[in-house]
Amino acid sequence: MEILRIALQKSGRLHEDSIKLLKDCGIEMNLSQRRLKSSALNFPLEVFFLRDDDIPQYIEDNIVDLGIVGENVMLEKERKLKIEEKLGFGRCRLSIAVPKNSDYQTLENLAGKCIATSYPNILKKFLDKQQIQAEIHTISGSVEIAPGIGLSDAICDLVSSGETLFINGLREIQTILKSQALLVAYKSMKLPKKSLADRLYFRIQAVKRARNNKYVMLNVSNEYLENILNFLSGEKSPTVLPLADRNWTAVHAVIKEKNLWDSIEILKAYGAQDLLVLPIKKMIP
Ligand code: PRT
Ligand code: ZN
Repeated sequence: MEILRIALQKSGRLHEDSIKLLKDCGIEMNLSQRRLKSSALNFPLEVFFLRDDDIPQYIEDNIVDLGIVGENVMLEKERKLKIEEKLGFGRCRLSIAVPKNSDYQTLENLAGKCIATSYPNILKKFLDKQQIQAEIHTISGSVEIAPGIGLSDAICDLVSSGETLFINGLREIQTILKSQALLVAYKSMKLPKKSLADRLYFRIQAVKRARNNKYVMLNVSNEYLENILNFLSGEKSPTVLPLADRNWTAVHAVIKEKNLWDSIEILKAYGAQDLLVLPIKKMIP
């Protein structure tokens, strides 16, 4: 029987969210800390646990069919892969930072200077595009200490909260990439494997859609119903139900999580009452 193989990060920042995604897709597996490989119990899927840096190569060589990695890793490794989905977790940015008290203000100020990074390929492409000539010093970890020990004038590293930069007396001057976790696939996947992958993509899309939306239920006095329906007309056909009290109507609609609080405030202002906001488990078109 054909089995789909997916690589996830063994441990680290993407591990938990990757497992959670498969779980939300209804895929069950036995997990134990030391395992390198695990078979799903209810889907033809084998899960390989690897270092994130190795995942792009494993996919290009088709040791596995799919993987979850940060866009930063995918771009740095320069492998031929197909991006199937943006997953919305593991968000961070790759930025150039300089010592807080230095005179460097812009990228141009770094011409002829030395930048330490674990992302030499992405950085080189960026600098070439901006026509800045700077020396790139590749180091594999603790990039943030490089300027402090005289190894470089600036760094190029991942940032999420900015705390690491702050603690190390660094200041961001330029973001060069915004990154999130991606589902990436082997370029030339063929049937019947492809149809298994499509089943998984379908589930992931349903989970993603559900995560991005909320189900809102509200009651409104009939005199305000039209306002509410006008406001919700951008959303896909709200459900309209009469209440026991004939002067009142219930309206149910799916609302984007991103605009949720703004939408609620507007709905309230338009006369909505008794609002309930519910999470959606899966959303299938
Ligand atoms: O062992 P393995 O090689 O698999 O893991 P790793 O140590 O290489 O990677 P890991 O687990 O640290 O990160 C995996 C992926 O998570 C990265 O490739 C990014 O796509 C994503 N990600 C999201 C981050 C961050 N946020 C992040 N903040 N990866 C690293 N960081 C580091 C950053 O390098 C810096 O040291 O966190 C520090 C900055 O964080 P703030 O919050 O202080 O700004
Ligand atoms: Zn890594």
